[in-house]
Amino acid sequence: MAGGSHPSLTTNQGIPVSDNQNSLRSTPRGPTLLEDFVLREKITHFDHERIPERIVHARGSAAHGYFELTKSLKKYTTAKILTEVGEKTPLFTRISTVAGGAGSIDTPRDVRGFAVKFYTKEGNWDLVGNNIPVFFIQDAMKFPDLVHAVKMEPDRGFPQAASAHDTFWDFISLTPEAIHMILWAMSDRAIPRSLRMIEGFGIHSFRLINESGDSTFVKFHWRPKLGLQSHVWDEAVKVAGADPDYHRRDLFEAIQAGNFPEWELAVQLFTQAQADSFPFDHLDATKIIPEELVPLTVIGRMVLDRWPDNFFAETEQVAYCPANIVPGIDFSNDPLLQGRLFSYLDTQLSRLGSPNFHQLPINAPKCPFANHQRDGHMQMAQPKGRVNYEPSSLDPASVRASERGFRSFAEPADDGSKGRIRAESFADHYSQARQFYRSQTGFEQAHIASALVFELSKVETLRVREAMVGHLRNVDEDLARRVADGLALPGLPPAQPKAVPAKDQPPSPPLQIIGKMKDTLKGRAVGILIHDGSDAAAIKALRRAAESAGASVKLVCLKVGGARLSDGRQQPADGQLAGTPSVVFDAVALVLSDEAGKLLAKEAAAVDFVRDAFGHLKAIAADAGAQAVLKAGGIRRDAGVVDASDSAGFIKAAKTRQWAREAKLRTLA
Ligand code: HDE
Repeated sequence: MAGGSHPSLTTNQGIPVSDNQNSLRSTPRGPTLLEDFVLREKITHFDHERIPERIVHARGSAAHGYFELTKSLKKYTTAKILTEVGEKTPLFTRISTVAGGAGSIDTPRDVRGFAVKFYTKEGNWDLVGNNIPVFFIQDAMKFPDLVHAVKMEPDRGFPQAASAHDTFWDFISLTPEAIHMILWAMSDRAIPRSLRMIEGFGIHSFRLINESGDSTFVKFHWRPKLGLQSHVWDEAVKVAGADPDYHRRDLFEAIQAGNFPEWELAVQLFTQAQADSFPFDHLDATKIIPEELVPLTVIGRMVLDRWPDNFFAETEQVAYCPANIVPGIDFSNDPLLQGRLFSYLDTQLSRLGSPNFHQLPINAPKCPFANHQRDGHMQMAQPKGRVNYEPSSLDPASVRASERGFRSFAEPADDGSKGRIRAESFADHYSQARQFYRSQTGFEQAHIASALVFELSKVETLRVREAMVGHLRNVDEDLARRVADGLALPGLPPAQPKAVPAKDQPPSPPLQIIGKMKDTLKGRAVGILIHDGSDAAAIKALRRAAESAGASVKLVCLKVGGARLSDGRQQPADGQLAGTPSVVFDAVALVLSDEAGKLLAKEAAAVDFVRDAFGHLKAIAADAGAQAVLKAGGIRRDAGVVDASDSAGFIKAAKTRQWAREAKLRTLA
């Protein structure tokens, strides 16, 4: 400590700095001197503050937490994290969009990455998944093409964080294996309401290996305690403008408020014999295993309870890698997974700039780790002694491989010859796409169809639009017709050729979102629009009802300083109306005096507040004074528009979206 109670500001060499405001000049108005090592060091460091962003998944938010096992898988695996019930394993989870850069919006239509690093007692296990259980491609060879196609077009540098452009759909139209994933990506799963309300999937089959060396296949699923919830498209678009950091802020605020997001970890376990009987190849990452075929068993829970101290040091520098795996778990031969096993370490060497990035606190295992790797850029460790090799006899205490170490499953090799060959069992690209589409509710099917129309309407090349409709004909003729109609194509283009006929599979309700939504206000947000003269008791009653149902409540006002309520109290606002539109809430209420209602009926932001809430299928509570605003917004009463005095009715309506309203609002494809 120097100069009082605060620690002294120093250079990186520990030299105390006397003046952090002015550079060293030859005279007060003269040139700056090269001698100024304080200035040079500060600027040099600043110049190098950025590292390359991730080539995909650049935009992400992360939090610390723990995993607690509730059901032992001892019969199937030796991995302690999956056998010791009650054990809490620390973890760090990063959820990301895929296509956009690090500074892009949180709510584009996109897949979300769902990466969990478990710091287990036996080393780090990274489960690097997505919120959609299938992928666009079957072979890692296609990944650079897929990513080039979806990212901004190379000549013009746009669009950012959007798949609605020619290069993406051109690639997809020529890649029939992508069609199943496309239907997921066009569903509302790709526009989640909150990162706390998405599922996560390991996607590939992995293996569990038990004490006797037997292998069982496993797929991993994360299921959010809050249930699934998505935006509607117009809402996602408007949220992007209202708050580009919407998902990051939502996760941050929930954790800071002690509303810790939680997921169940569930597994699907199956044997080789079962796998051989599936009507698809489980090594093909464009396929799911329907829950009806292999049910899910819940084995534990993940709780995220701590926001990182430093975004760069943790969220940015964390390095996930599917190859980080612990004894008792093993890979499958999924060719996409096999490629990933190479890619992550490779990209991280260039992104983090040194082979020693595993020593960064966020990446380092929390169990002891040691080997004979040495030196390299940014080496932080100072290993002692002469022995940095094995075998050695000079130091009996030097580390060596152990019996309990990681062993690969001794999988018997297939027959067959070497070659760049796609197995025939990977040839069916449409059966599961059809199953997915036909498992959706009518509302969800309409959203998928209109998402396809929206995206393909941004595609300038007619051939691509037609080819996509040709693929959809192999999925479902009605879907193809709706999309063709939405694009105003003169007729139905010919169906695309298929390698094998598509098979009808029974519908699988767990593929819906609506079926997985929970009628709850837990974790949701309610906005109450108030103004001078608003009824204080009505506000209080609505707030109490929403909060006791688990929602957070924000008061919105024309001015952030707030309003003088009917009881004479000055109530500060949580948000200014223009900056806090209804898209950031799950339900809204308006408590306004007659005079305020008349005033706000002329205020575009207030009219949009109700019009958007109505258009986004949300519940609206309004008192007598607020009717003028509802009228200006053209809002007609329905089951979701209730009187502000009916707080029970409001809460009931707020727990769900008003799906029945949608058909009256917009012509969906
Ligand atoms: Fe990734 N992926 N990926 N990916 N991936 C990366 O690694 C890659 C794939 C996923 O929050 C990169 O460190 C290949 C599937 C997540 O930091 C890179 C292939 C799934 C994250 C990479 C895939 C994922 C990444 C870029 C096809 C779901 C973000 C930065 C074979 C199971 C992790 C990085 C984080 C990140 C390669 C396909 C999930 C380039 C080659 C399938 C969640 O290495």
